[in-house]
Amino acid sequence: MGAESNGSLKCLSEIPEIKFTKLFINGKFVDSISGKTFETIDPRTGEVIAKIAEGDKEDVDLAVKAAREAFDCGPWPRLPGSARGKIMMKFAELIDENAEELATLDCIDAGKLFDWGKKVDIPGAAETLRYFAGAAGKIHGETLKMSSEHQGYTLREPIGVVGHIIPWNFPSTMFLMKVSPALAAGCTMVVKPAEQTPLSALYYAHLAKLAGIPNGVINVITGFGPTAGAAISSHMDIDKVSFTGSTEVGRLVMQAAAMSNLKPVSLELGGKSPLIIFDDANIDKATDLALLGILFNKGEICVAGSRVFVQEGIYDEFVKKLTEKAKTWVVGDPFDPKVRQGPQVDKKQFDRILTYIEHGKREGATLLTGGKPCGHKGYYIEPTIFTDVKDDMVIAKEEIFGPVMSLMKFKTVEEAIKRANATKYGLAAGILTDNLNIANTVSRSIRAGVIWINCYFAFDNDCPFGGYKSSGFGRDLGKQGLDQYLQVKAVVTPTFDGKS
Ligand code: TXE
Repeated sequence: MGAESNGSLKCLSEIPEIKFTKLFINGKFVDSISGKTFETIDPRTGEVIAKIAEGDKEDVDLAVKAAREAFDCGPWPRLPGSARGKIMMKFAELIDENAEELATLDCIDAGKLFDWGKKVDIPGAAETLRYFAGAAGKIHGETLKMSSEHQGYTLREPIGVVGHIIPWNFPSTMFLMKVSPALAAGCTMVVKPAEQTPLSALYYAHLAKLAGIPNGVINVITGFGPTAGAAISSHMDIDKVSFTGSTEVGRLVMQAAAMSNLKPVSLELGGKSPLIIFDDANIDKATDLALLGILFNKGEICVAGSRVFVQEGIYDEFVKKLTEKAKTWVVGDPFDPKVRQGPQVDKKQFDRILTYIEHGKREGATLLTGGKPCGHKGYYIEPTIFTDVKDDMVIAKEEIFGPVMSLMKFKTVEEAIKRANATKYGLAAGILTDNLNIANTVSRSIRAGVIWINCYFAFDNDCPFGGYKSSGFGRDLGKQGLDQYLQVKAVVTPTFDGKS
């Protein structure tokens, strides 16, 4: 096996009682109109955790009706921003108080590391809420002098009823990354979590209610993409859709938005991000970052550093160190604090990753470590590194979304830039060098939404996040994240015309 595993990969924690399994509409947990349910699966074992209400178009209609009512007649958009901010602060406090339970839900539903969830993901999600709670009272327009006959001002108003369609790889982070700025702006919303990970979203709905967020402001419809998700993107009474997921589905969401009411969309899609390591980089740090870049969250992260370019002067030493370190990377039950990599989210992703690994072997890349599943049950895959990867191989071009690194050697700065940009994606890039000129030149030349110099995964609520090219458009987080949920109205009045 390419990495240490915790022996039999047996499960460390029993599945807790699942308190919330129904749709959340207008402040109440309700069954779906059809009465249908679907099973959410524990990727550590492949066993069923719970049956969850399966929302469809009619349920989305009810949720939109509640959100519309809350927007058109309810208090939320009409409260002073600072008052919304206070309620959001309370919501954040409740998230912190329930961090252990929330981390447990994401751990069993998505295979995410429990300790990381409890200490980083969940408190981080609460911090996102606080960041936007602070912004809620600071939403201002401008005054416009205009011509001599008129003057005007702009109002920045909430965009209305928002549909959020979110993926399974960061159920908590994604939920709060989308919901927080929309709340701050004064929007009301319908959230559809991914079918693989519905549990924490329903828990957040419960906490939002406890915090005092009025009924109808946050509605959660659990269910599948082609039914509940499509009903959101094509809904005539939803004013904006914010989507994170695959590029293929992003295209469908945009199409549905255009063909229904022309609602604006923001899309955060896939990636094939380059990490470029120059000869002067510290090899110890570079190998650590390269491993983390591809193995963090089992490679299920849109900004994974999946293409690692290493300059020829340090290439051999880099490969040697990277291999040693990869072999000590512990794969196993995500409740175990020693473990660094849990199971892939579901059987579909597990099979998809293994198919890509086979592709890599068939196309002639050299398997340096890993390449196989591990454990007798569950969806665990060894940390996998390919060398001798050519830019036109499938594993170098397509998003694998798993623990699979493509390692490539380069000679010059110009070559690194050209090859790093030779992708349809443009989400993120990493550059490791102490040479300021190289760092500046490369960061300006790479077409991606975020560039990390001498670091990787350096996320912050203050830092806008989103893609270039087929990685989408629009930004989450930061000031730009709030702007997505606001629109500008110009109000114009005549000035004194000398006649009255
Ligand atoms: O994504 P989908 P999948 C990439 C990653 C992964 C691949 C497939 O490469 O291997 O996508 O994952 C909802 N109308 N990313 O199939 O289907 C769906 O229910 C409206 C990158 O799980 O895009 C879920 O809520 N909505 C990514 C959400 O879209 C639809 C994170 C995402 O699922 C829909 C996830 C439809 N027709 C996967 N069909 C990232 N950027 O981080 C599905 N959905």
